[in-house]
Amino acid sequence: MTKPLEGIKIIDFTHVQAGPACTQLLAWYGADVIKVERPGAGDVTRSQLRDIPGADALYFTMLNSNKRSLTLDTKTAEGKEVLERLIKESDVLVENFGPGALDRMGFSWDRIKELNPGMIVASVKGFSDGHHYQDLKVYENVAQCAGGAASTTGFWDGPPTVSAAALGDSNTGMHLAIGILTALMARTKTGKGQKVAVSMQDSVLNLCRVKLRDQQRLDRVGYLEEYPQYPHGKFTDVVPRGGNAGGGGQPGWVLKCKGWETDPNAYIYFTIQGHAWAPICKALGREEWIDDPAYNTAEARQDKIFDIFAIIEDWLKDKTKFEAVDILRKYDIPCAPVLSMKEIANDPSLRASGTVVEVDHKVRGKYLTVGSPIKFSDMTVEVTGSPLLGEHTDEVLAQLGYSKDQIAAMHQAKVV
Ligand code: CAO
Repeated sequence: MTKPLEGIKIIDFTHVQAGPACTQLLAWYGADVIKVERPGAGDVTRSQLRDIPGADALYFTMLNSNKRSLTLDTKTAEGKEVLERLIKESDVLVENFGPGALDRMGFSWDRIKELNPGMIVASVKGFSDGHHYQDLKVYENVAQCAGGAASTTGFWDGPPTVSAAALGDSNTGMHLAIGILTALMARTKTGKGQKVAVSMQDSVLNLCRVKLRDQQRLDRVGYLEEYPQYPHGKFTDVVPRGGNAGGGGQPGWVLKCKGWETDPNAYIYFTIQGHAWAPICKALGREEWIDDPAYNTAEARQDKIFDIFAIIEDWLKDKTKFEAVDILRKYDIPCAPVLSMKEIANDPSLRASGTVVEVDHKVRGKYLTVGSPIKFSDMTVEVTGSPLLGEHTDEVLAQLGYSKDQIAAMHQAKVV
């Protein structure tokens, strides 16, 4: 079958991570994504954190697969003319420049609409329009701090902590992709394009909504019973950092397994699901707890939850994380080994599902990347290598109707 987004042309004016993650996703599903980059330099991630001299860095290759690359200096008159032609022929323009950059380039929303009323302009910014910080440039960790993730992550006796997960970058890109697809659907009804804007702060907060839930509960009752601070510790008037607490009705914790003294990832996450109490007791060989009123309800266990975790850790001390999970899975206990990136890279199931894929790159050779986390019954997502800087410049210009001589002149003038 043809890919679902085939026929959708996207001008990809994105850089670093938030924007590229969005357009990469759309490219996987068939959109023609033309990455527009500054001649000579390109996306800054091509050269950031390089591991092979002269080759595009993994930072770039892992966020820009399945795209074409057009170099274009959009601050020159000729460059603007090329961009105008592209806008007239495209469906979506995605950008994550600093605030106001697109306007300064001469491509305000009004101007783009004038050129192509069906155009969808999708933007990532650090803060939303009209926000008192709307002028700020923003990177990942700035967004995690502004979106409520940092103040609620980490341990209560340590500082606010950022997550390794790209809650500000890739997560915002995923929100933007949903916005773009929604606007494309709307256009099929109205024929009109529209502006889609996602801020990194809002996207982080969207993933932290349960912490806003907790703030309101705390305001009302003064404590949060699923946090380790309950019942022995103290609460202030703000949601505390809960370490590795499971939250909700399922207390959980990261527990040591055999080898933890030398292996930083010899741990499992163990969840005490209310209705799984009997299987947990059986797995641990503590059947006497099943009907013991001091243990057999979540409420009764609350004040001794860390004693229970200590007993589970004692049970785990002669089992590797994999052996432990193999036993616990038979009892239907929600748990998993804490996996290192090395283990993930070599996991046969992730390879088989296409979640971790090996792709070829013209200069660097084979490398691993994360494939589509979304699986479709009618489509196998094929991940291809990222483009070299300007690899498709001549091809894209020719498709826009420029002659060989005109293209040569643009190279000469360093417009492309
Ligand atoms: N030709 C000519 N000029 C170009 C160009 C091209 N092809 N592509 C970009 N430019 C220009 C822009 O017009 C802009 O120029 P002016 O500032 O003079 O108008 C400039 O290059 C890019 O500016 P920038 O603000 O985007 O870049 P920066 O490195 O200073 O800031 C970042 C980077 C990420 C902090 C900023 O882009 C930003 O805040 N983006 C929005 C939030 C975001 O997406 N952050 C996440 C990034 S992923 O971690």
